[in-house]
Amino acid sequence: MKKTDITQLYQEISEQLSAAKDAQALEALRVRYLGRKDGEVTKLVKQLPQMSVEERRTMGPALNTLKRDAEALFSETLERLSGAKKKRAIDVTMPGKKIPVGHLHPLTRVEREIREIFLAMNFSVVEGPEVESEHYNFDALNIPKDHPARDMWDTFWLKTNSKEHQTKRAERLLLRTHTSPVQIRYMEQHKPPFQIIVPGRVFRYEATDASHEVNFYQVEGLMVGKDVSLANFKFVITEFFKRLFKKDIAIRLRPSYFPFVEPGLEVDVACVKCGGKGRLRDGGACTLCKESGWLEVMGAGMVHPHVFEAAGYNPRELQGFAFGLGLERIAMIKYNIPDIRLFYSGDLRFIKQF
Ligand code: FA5
Repeated sequence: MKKTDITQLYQEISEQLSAAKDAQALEALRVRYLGRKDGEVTKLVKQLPQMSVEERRTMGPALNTLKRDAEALFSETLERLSGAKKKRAIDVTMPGKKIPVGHLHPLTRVEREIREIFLAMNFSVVEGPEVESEHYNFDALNIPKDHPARDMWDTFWLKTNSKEHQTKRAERLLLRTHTSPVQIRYMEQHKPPFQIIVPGRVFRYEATDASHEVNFYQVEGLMVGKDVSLANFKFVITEFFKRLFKKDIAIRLRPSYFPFVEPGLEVDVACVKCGGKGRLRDGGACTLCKESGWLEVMGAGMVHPHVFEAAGYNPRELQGFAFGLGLERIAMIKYNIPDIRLFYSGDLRFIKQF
């Protein structure tokens, strides 16, 4: 026996296997070449003991390699043939694999809906910075230093290394506690009449609970003109809620206090869960409005003359209304979500429901 015989035999096996059409043909070839009794390769291996020591030294490893390579070739061919079989067996009537796709966060959806509604009412959408100066967040909004009303907004103050910021108190920086500073920024740059909304992220240094977060979103509204009145506000806001909740919904205006408006109002909508009755159909207590029949959704009022002055306007010539609503609060009402913290939990079981 020569080494070339071995190479030839491997060549032969390889050609035969490439031509094999099915598992049956493959099995016949396996018996022919690797069969225990009369397989071609087996027969060669069996000749080894009769060989001289010299011959055995070269032919032994060569035969081992042939056996190993041939076996590998058989298993590859088996895979190829069974794969081909699987391909032929595709069932075109089976339902396709569902590829999971992402979707918008419920807060993003509600914010976009709010934008659409106001855009349709001829409002413009503007934005402002999240890092704000004390001047825009407080002073210009008629909340002077050391005024007790500042306690209404627990503030994250920012440390800064700049000497200028440390010495001039009015220039101290903070994370805005509401979207109202954008009122001033916009009025400084634009002439009335106009109507805008300002969606944006705000921050408060307060303890979290089911209805309070440290980081949340507001949508500010501001309409300024020669004779903008509270009646205009009532119309705009009633129309807004009607479109948002897709039904006629009663609203209630209550006197309230915000330094930057006069008069100041709190706006409530009739509870969407119990329809303003405080009790559910089965007679049980409504937990959403705590049986009051009303849900508090925003602060509002007529722009204070001091605010117009701070923005460089003449308060005797102009009037305007402003409002600020909590986006999470609206989304919670719309989707009946019991806890604000769910929005920021990152829990996919929650997010996937929208
Ligand atoms: C303000 O922030 C005023 N800037 C609103 C305003 C604008 C009044 C213009 C008048 C004119 P207030 O602190 O009440 O007001 O917040 C407004 C809304 O933000 C609340 O009605 C509530 O829905 C939401 N909100 C307030 N604090 C939190 C909080 N910690 N977590 C989640 N939402 C909050």
